Amino acid sequence: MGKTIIISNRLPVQLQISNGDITAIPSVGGLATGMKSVHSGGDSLWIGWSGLTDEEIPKALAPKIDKALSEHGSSKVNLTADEVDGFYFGFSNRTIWPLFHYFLEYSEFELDNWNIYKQVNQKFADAILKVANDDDIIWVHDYQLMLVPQMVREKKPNISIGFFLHIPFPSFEIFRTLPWREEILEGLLGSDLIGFHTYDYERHFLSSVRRLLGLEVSFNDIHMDERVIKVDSFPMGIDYKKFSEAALKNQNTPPGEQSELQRRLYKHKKTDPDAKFFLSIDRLDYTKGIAKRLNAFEYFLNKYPQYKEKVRLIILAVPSRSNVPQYQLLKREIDELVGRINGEFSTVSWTPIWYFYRSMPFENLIDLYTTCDIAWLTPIRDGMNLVAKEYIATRTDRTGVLILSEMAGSANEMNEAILINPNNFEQTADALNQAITMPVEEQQERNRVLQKRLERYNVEKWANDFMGSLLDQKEKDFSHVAR
Ligand code: ADQ
Repeated sequence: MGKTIIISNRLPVQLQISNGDITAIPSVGGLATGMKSVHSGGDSLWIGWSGLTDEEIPKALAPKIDKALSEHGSSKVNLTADEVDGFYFGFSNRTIWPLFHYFLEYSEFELDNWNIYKQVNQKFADAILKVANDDDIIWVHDYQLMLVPQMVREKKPNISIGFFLHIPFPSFEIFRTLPWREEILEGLLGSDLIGFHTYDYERHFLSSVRRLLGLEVSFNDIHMDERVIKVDSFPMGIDYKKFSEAALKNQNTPPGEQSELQRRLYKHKKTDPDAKFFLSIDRLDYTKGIAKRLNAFEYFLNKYPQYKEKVRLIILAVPSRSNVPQYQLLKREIDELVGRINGEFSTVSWTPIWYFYRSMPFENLIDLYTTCDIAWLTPIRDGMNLVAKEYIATRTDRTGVLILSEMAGSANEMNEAILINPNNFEQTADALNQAITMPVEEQQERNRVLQKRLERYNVEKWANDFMGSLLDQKEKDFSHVAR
């Protein structure tokens, strides 16, 4: 077996330029952590965009950048500002992202962006082809690179290619509205294995393949020309140990070393032991249902006025894609809602919503997970939602309640949470009441089951299962050829 090549839009390292020098800092995100077992040692390479456009990279620094990246087993694809605009902000985030999350009305069908998407996918494919041998294993990630498998297959018919989609695959009725639907399916079908977070996304994909391309599908195998493409679900997990250990460390931090946030949260709890903290953490994205959650919070305070001055909603919204108009509008809407609700309900001693619009260091994220009594995570659509899993992993004494949207992929594996439809305010308000009044023993029993499952199906298992399945598929192909 040859080397493993991982391809994603962004590399698992961040570049920092200062004083004419360059440093590559490894990212701590879920994908980078999850791929650790696959991307380690000298036998793997990660190809992606560095986050800096060609215009932003000083010419003199280019060789240094390549060297810094190669020390992390990475190699970059060069993109101009116009390419990032059309490929990433354009086709990926203004066409595919809204469409695949069922926001049909936000989806723009711009021919120019589609052409740039094809051009940039070709750049990624060329970067692979430059270094790939026939016995290498290629793992392509996510909706920005759906044409890459076919582009590589054309030139290297025998190479092994896997693709994983991190967002939902929509139903046929939604997917069929895309003007370039056949090209996207054919792009994906260059793979030997196509993975999704859930069985439902897998079924939607198979249905589109059958109805739009007329291909034969038997169980989860697609027959195309002489090839068999396997489609399967691989629900992504988290680095369970990292979160549970960080939580333990956090709780044992001596008062003098606690963060300002942790100190304040503890102080509030001490002054009013009956007070309850609700936690909402997401990238600021319309799919995450933050505005709806705020409206539901207002509804809850009116329906259950006994909780006024007792509950507090902490909203952490991470800035995201802020040059796409829909995200700017949403930011304004959330700012206004927070202002209006706080204005309506605040008293001299109580502000119902604490709103943070920023990314937070890992330690502060853990401060929030460990001190908030209820995690309220209700996306309108979400491929998986790892925050829900992270919250449960940090509950070392097993207290805490998770209220989760049925529309998140993670709901499939988290039946012990309180599952709700985020569009139903009545149900949401009652779920919050149920969470506040839930006996400690019940919280612990629910979390015990959840923790056991999350610990077992962690992110390393996810990556290894996918790779194992891809290798099996390759072996099957070889035995087919041998016959
Ligand atoms: P996202 O839409 O980004 O991911 P999610 O799965 O919740 O959503 O992952 C967010 C990650 O960011 C979490 O690991 C969390 O710890 C981190 N994070 C959140 N808030 C933060 C903050 N304020 N500061 C620092 N870090 C923060 C996409 C899909 C999801 C899918 C994942 C993985 O949209 O549906 O679950 O990919 O496949």
